Amino acid sequence: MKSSVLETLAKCVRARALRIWAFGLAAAVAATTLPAATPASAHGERSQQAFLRMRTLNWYDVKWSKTTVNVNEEMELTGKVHVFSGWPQAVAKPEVAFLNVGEPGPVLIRKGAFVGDVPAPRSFSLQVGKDYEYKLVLKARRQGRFHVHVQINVEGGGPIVGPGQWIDIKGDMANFTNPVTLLDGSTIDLESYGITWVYTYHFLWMAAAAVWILYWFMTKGIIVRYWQVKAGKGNDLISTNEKKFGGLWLAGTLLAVLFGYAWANSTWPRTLPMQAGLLKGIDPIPLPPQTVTAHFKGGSYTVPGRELAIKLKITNSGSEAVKVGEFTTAGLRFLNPEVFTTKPEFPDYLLADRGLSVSDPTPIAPGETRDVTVIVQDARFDIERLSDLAYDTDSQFGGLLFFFSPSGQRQGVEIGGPVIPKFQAGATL
Ligand SMILES: [Cu+2]
Repeated sequence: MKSSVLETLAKCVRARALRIWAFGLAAAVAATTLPAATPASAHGERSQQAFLRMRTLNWYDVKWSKTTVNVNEEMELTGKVHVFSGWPQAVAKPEVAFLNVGEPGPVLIRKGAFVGDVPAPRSFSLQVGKDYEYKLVLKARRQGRFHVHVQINVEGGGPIVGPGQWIDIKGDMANFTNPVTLLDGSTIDLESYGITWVYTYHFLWMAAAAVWILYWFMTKGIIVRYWQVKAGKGNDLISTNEKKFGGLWLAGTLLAVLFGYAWANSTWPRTLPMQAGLLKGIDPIPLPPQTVTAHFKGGSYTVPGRELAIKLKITNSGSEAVKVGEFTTAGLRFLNPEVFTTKPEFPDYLLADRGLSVSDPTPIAPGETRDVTVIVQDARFDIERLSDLAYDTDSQFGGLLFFFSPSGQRQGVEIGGPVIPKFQAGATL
């Protein structure tokens, strides 16, 4: 009776495993055939929620010094980032952040990272509401065509990626070198330094772990052990000999760690631990006091037209007239063609050069306060999946609005707030 119950259970487990396997296979087939129908995209940056990309870090002035490099050649990724004041509650504040490059594996290595003038190879703190300048020095390693982003990893918030650019790397990875001069004056190649040891001790520990797991799995297996424990026979599971062998195995492991540590210490007496502290007090960009304010007075997002309508009360207390020239969010740039008469250098898939218009296009004079509606409309809004904000729990957008004066002064003003999603075209605000 009991064995027949066990058999039935085992059959169920097998049938379920088979179903999961079949489903996995179907999903894998779909995954390999579906992308052919959609344009070749990058590596999943659009899958991050719209609110996360719009209301955390606003990237601007992002520049890639080159788009074609040879293996071993260096390039720079520079720009500025505004830390959004309305940082979402669901995401941890950027108190521990790390400047990185978003790319498919180490195709370019990070030779240097700077926030402001401070070298930032470790984590640092960012203040909400402030702007920072950054620079990444990258060296090409693997040949191919790769999508390369600036990225800031936030503890508790995950990686937040900026705009990406396609970089062509020519040459052959076999020629890649990464020479570094040590404190004692000698030079090593980090690409191959100590690589035999890295492989040796990783594989030794992996082999030890595999033997251990396999042994216990081969003797009984997880489900049988579970049943035995359930049947009250848990104490018979491990024999005396197995306990002795386990003790020996533990002693051997501890000895290996101890000897390895002593040996490494005597071979390399002068070593520094990995620098993993937190840099505090990095200065933000000293921006002049704002002379333009923009108060959000409501807005809507029309899903079929991919149109974000933002009502603003703009006050200009500066000495020059200003015009709304650009709205940037999630790495996308929506430009007002009246202000940008030439197309700036920027990845085309993120640049809507006719994507912004203003209900009253005349410049806002010094001392004037005016209610305007800014229309942000472009397919890129939807392609980059920012339309998802219509389905968010609070449907709040965010971004930077740039004002331009006749003398070429630019001022960035943060805007954001809840918008009402509209699912029919032609509905008025
Ligand atoms: Cu990408």
